[in-house]
Amino acid sequence: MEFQDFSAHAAVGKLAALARAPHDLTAAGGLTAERISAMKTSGCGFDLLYATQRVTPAVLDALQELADEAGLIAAYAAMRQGAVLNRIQGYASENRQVLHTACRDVFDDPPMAPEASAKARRELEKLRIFLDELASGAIVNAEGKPFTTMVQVGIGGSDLGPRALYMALKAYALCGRSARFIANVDPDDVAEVLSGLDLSRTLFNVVSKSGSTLETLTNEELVRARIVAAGLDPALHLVAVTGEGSPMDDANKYLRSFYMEDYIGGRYSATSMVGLVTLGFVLGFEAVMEILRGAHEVDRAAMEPDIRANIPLLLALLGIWNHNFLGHATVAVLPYSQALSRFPAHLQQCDMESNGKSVTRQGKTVGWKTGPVVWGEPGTNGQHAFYQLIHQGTEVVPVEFIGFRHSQYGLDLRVAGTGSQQKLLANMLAQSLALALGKQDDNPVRCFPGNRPNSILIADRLTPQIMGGLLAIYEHRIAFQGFCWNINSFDQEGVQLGKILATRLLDLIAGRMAAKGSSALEESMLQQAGIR
Ligand code: G6Q
Repeated sequence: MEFQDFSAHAAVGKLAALARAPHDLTAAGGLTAERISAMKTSGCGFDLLYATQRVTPAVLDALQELADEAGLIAAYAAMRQGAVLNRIQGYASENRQVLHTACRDVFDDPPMAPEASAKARRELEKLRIFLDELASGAIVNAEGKPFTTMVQVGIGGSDLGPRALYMALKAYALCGRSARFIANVDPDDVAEVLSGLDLSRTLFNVVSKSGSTLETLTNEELVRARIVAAGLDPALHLVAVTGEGSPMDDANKYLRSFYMEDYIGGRYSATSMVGLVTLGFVLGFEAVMEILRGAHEVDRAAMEPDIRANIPLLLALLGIWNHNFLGHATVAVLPYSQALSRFPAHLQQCDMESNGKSVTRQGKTVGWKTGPVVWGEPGTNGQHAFYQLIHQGTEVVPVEFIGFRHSQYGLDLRVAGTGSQQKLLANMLAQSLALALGKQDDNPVRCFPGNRPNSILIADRLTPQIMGGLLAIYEHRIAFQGFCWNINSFDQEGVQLGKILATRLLDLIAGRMAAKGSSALEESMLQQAGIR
């Protein structure tokens, strides 16, 4: 696969020229009913409304040219087929395939990457058997009672996606089942999560691809100590998800072990065993398959070359238009769904760890902007917090709204003529219009400039299948952008330096540094912070 510099594409020049006079949503006729119905893309249970972006048909044509010139669909197809895309040419790098899509390519015959999908099927079968044994009573605690809680111990990609999906879907939990999560090495995290838990009815799911992450190993030890102190056998209360052959791959220490492959990046691993063991425990195996089905449908639909008919590709290109051409530094993802309250946190990692890069796939410094700052919180809560800046601040923040026509629990009440779900959705649509149209007023404090780009992604209800689809839409929007910017979205060298320095400081604290020699700077930091 040949990747070219972003700046080398002819469409980039065209888009830069078009960006000198972007579409004015506030002008007479700038946002019409016809525009709203024309600028809509549907697929896999989702509708994307993008009339409130500052685009014209000419901009969309140029974005299509960019997608074609950059070979975005070819790159995505190569990724699904197992091309070694996690690499930097001519330099030491992870040098791996990128095959999270194979985890859900378990419905088609043949799948795009047969070997990887066969491994995914094998792990799914292990999971099915494990869940059946829990349900039938073949796996119970020492007193013969069923397990009710699973605590996932993991951090980063081994926490954020699984936690976001659990919170999104816990409305569908099996009777009496729930999950909790421990990520931070902050001992208060463990203390708080374990407080009030009946350890005898709890399974701990230790998740670490490398099997060597400081935080996770430390928290596993804390958890083991608590289990032993409660008079219980850790080998009956701990399961593991890790890479085959990792330091955690030890059948004697765990009730059951599941594997993930090195070609599944941590932040893309929610649909591997990293996410599915805990989700399966809480939701059951059928729901797991629904999540995978939703993701797989989007994986297939994302092969469509027409940007106007491909939701993740269009979202990627609208993001590039806003970031590289209109110059907006951040993007807010604002779900009008309390269940998605941790989804922006997952996207922060998935997007910023993937596309927060400054060198090209050929190891050269980039000469264009790569990933934006991604942030967000659920609406309507955010409206009572940071929306002031979004409407009237000097920083223009493109917004991606996410909403659902129906609630998960279906518990609603009409108050003042409307239900709560209707109030939620009316607010989302109102925000979209207000940001786009703005408002003139004689009082400058009450003026809204408008022309604040946004889009709405809406589906009927947040089900396991729709959640799988939503996850995949964002995974691919991120990957398409990375391909377009000619960066490697699948490594994370930027997190290494801090880890190395933290290890040195810990050596110093533990008194091990003398032999290796410590710097005055490190000593001083510890002393001035009052840590030593
Ligand atoms: C994600 C990153 C990172 C990783 C964590 C946990 O893409 O690689 O967030 O997931 O550092 O790593 P382990 O699963 O190896 O413990």
